[in-house]
Amino acid sequence: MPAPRTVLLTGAAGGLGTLMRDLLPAYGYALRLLDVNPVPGAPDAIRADLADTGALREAVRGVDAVLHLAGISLESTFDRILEANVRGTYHLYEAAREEGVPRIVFASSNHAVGFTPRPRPGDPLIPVATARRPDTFYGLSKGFGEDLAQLYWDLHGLETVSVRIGSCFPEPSSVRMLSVWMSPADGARLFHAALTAEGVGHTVVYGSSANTRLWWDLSSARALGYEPRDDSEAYAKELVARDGELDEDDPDHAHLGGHFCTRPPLWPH
Ligand code: NAI
Ligand code: 15L
Repeated sequence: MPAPRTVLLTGAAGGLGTLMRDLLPAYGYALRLLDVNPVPGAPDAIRADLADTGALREAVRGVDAVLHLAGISLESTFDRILEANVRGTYHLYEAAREEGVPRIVFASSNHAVGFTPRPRPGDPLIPVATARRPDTFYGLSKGFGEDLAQLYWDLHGLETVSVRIGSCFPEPSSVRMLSVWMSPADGARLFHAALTAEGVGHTVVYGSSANTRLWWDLSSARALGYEPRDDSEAYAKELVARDGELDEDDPDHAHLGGHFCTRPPLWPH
């Protein structure tokens, strides 16, 4: 497909949206921004809820692709997750289908497979094709998004790359994150690859840097042309000195999803 130039970025006011607003224009994108909250410094951003089907249809009109980050990004009640992440993502796909948008890059999450046992040193990396084991209603909604993407590819020919993001923050802040961290610069590299690779159909990838302590297989991401350049190991000494290595007997450390499996952080609203 020709390189997309105009990309709708949903969730533009959020943490990842803010990082990508800074980084993606260097790849040649003109970003159209959308969020239910005001986007600081962007008076032209579309302020709309994913429930607003008319606004979504207008927002996707004429774009080459959508980078869909909007939604509840932590655990919440089933009803809230249902509204924002399940119905909201459905509304976005319907708008894209109706307006002929050819590709969506969907922010899935490691929490779609969060109850997968954490690999120990020497274990094989977790493949993309591992069984879904959501750790929360939040993770469940990301599995729904991946299946919705598959349906819209099979039924309507709308392409998606579902990125099971690990932890994308400026720096890793825990020993677990040493395994799942995606530097913002690698995030931009991966989203760019996902927006431009040819013939993706529906492809699921893990989203992280090339961490020394990586838990999962990045080969489907690399097949899109993604070449990560960062490694969280640069932060390991400090984090391990502070918190120690992951504890074999601590339930918080037993699974890929970490403490989402035991005491998930709650969406504040
Ligand atoms: P965030 O919570 O900082 O941002 C989410 C944004 O979506 C917020 O600005 C919020 O106002 C907006 N939003 C929420 N519900 C909405 C609705 N109904 N309509 C319109 N906008 C709505 O989350 P963050 O960290 O920026 O994550 C972005 C996406 O990436 C989320 O979908 C999250 O699940 C996913 N993700 C992020 C990871 C990370 O490490 N940051 C890891 C795995 C997945
Ligand atoms: C996620 O899915 C969350 O959106 C993000 O805030 C982090 O908590 C991340 O997972 C993680 O697993 O660290």
